[in-house]
Amino acid sequence: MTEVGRGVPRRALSRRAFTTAATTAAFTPFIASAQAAAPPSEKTANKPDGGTRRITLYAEKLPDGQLGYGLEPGKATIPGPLIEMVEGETLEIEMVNNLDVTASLHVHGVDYDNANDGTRMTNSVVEPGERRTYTWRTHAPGRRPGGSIEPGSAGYWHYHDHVVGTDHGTGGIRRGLYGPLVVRRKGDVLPDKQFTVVFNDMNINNRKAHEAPDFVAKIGERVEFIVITHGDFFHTFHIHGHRWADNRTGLLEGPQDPSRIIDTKITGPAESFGFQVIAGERVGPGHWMYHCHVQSHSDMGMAGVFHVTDADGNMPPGHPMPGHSGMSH
Ligand SMILES: [Cu+2]
Repeated sequence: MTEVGRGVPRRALSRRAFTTAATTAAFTPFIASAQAAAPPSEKTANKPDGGTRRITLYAEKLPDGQLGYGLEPGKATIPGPLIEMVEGETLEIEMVNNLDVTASLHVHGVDYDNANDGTRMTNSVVEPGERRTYTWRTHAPGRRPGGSIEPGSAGYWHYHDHVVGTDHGTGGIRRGLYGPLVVRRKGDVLPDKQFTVVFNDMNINNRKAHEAPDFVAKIGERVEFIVITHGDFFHTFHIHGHRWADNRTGLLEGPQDPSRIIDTKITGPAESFGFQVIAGERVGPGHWMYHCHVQSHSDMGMAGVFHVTDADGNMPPGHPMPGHSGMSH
């Protein structure tokens, strides 16, 4: 029945009044907090048509024996660097293999010819100490000659090794050779902060169990989550206190957009998705867990915390500062 009555926090009551106002104000960002928060980013992706950029990506061994990609020697991370493109752009990635095994770069979602596949079968791998340039192209949506719509490249994608361990890169992926790729459509809203969560077998971002990364944002910031799954298991990504639209961007295009609103999404090996939320919108600052919602998986440590601070960056009480979550609840 009703949740109004005993024990209802004052904020919940005032929120009801605001709901009406917010409806009238049609999609004005609303933040349930007494503090004034900066408005979330409304900047949009806008780059000149086409164009080619060039980056270098180093495949390296990390001090703990895991493997990673990085934009500079000695700076490899797991996940690898977030690579972003705008539809129409071409990216040339020179991969330098500083490992002692053959490695490669295989991407999902964008356009690449067979010689840029990153597989042994196409001889598009990189021997130890060697380098090779991979070309990724993207395109905007269009109409095919017959009239049907051809989808564009925009989406939350990812890249990974395809040869370490096996011809499918099973060993490379397991040890950390993977990273996120975001392709935007012109006009897409840009986030203030971005966080990547990779469910890889039974860990998050190749961290030890119960040591998943924590993330921090100020209330009102536009936060983008990029979620990728690798390994042998299916997971359900869930975040507390926030929800998103189950579509390309995670955002509704208007009041009549029928996209389903969700706060949990099942995700299997090699799938990826992303979405934006306004940190603490309607719920305020707090320590918001994110985790795999397969119960045994969360119990085994596939859980971290999204800390939403107040407008001044102060952490609300009740939970240790990031660094380690040690989640047991
Ligand atoms: Cu799981």
